[in-house]
Amino acid sequence: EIKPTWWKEAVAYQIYPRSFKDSNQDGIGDLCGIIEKLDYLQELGINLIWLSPIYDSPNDDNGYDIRDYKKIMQEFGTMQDFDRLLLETHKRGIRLIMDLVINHTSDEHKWFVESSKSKDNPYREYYIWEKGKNGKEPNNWTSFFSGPAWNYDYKTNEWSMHIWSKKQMDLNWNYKPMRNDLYEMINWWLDKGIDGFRLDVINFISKESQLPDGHTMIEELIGVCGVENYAFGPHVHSYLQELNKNTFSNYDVVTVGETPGLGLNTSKYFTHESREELNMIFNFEHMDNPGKDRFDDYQYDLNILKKQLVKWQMDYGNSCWNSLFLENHDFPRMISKITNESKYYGVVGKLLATLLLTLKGTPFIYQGQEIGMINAGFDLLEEYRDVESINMYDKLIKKGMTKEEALRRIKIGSRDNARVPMQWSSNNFAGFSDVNPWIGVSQNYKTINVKSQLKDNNSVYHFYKSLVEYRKGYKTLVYGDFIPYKLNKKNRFAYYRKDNESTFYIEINLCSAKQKRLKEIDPTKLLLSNYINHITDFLEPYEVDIYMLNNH
Ligand code: ISL
Ligand code: CA
Repeated sequence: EIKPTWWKEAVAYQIYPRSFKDSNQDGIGDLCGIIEKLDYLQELGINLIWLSPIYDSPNDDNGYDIRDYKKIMQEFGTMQDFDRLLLETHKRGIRLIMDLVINHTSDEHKWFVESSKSKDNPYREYYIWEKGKNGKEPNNWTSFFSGPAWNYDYKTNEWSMHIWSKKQMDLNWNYKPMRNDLYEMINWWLDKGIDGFRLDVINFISKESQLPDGHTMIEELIGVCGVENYAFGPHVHSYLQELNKNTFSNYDVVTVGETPGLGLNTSKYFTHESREELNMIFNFEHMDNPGKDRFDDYQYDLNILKKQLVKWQMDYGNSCWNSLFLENHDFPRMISKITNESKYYGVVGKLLATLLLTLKGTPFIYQGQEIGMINAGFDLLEEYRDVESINMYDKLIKKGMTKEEALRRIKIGSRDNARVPMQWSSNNFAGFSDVNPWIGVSQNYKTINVKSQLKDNNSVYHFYKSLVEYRKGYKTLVYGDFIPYKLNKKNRFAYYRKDNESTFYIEINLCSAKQKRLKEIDPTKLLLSNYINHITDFLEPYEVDIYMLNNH
């Protein structure tokens, strides 16, 4: 009963342009660099690219602070380069989606510049301006990047809201002319022929009217004050329906909402076909173990990942469609969360590939994941670039933490861990550039890089490539039922993907100790494994085996 569509069958790849490939040797990745690597991506087999923001931006948050939606960031190239990128991508049978950041703009966007000029400026209402309370902020909300969620403006004696950095000003979605301007901009891009959008923190666009104080208990839990007043605000669904009606629904495109903090059921309201809001969302429930956050030092338990994945596989329904991802530009590398033993990097990388590419949903590979990149783990504060990391360090020091402790937390959780240059080869600067890049290259590029993995048939890269091929070759892996096997067996995850055509059986060891196999299967049915010549009575550490069984 699942309605087939191209984006359900797609295998997506996220590019963080700043760190993908530098074509003109200024140390910054760019659009021509991406064009140079399209053949590589085509060879890997992906057929959908998500580009993190490439719009004109002062780069306070690496492009998630947009100054001009219709201009390309100078460091990344020109609009001509973009048009060529789109053409070259399509030529190779690959679709392209852009990042749509419309919860906020840069404070340098012309709308905000106008808005700040006076209370009666025509753009005043494009943003959220409030009077202070007793000379202080209008409420107690805090920013995700530390400090209050408000900037004071002397000229007009009012405060403007920013849920993210001081330079990322929240747009006022209550104001229809603002929304109309966004639709115009979105249609301008869609008319260029792009294939859709990933919508940044899109569940945050509607704020509770009156902007009530946040509950400090929630702040203790989540680390940010006020979130309960906009995580799924009063008008979010009508805004999304209006957005879809005025833009996406008139094109053959895909939309993926980035929706931090939404759970399974709430997500259904955003993605159920009948709602006509978004096609998919990224949920984050599986990204940390319960009671832990990104900056905590702990070994991620794959049994918990299994539990989360099974829940979404079983309960999301046939009229909602999952996205699948284990990494992006906002999280440390997954391998590093699971193990720090280098002998397991490869097998764990392949285990993650299996989860990503054999479950039901549209998989998103984050650049470098296909070669098993691990955390950069910078030791010095000066090496970090991310506004979140830098602000957090200051905050932790102010709270009385020692420099060593603060740096240790940053080293574990910093988003920079996954934002270092893509490791293309063992040449200087990992083959990303001929000059010193904008952010340091990870130490391990001599052992983990594309060039050496292309040559090695047992590499993580080739494992990804094979799985992508199977997924494109067998619709069973896309639409087939997900049927767990012996669900309660700890440290193992086994499941079928099954339809009238074929049956796949996947068995995984979730830990570094040997485990008993759950099922005896004719070894000639083995399609792929992360151990060669294995088939012993036991599953080796982090072993995965993918079988294809006859249906008869
Ligand atoms: O907070 C997170 C990581 O622990 C994510 O769950 C959350 O989705 C993220 O912080 C929101 O991210 C998006 O919007 C930000 C930007 O900095 C991120 O890079 C972007 O992906 C503000 O635009
Ligand atoms: Ca460059």
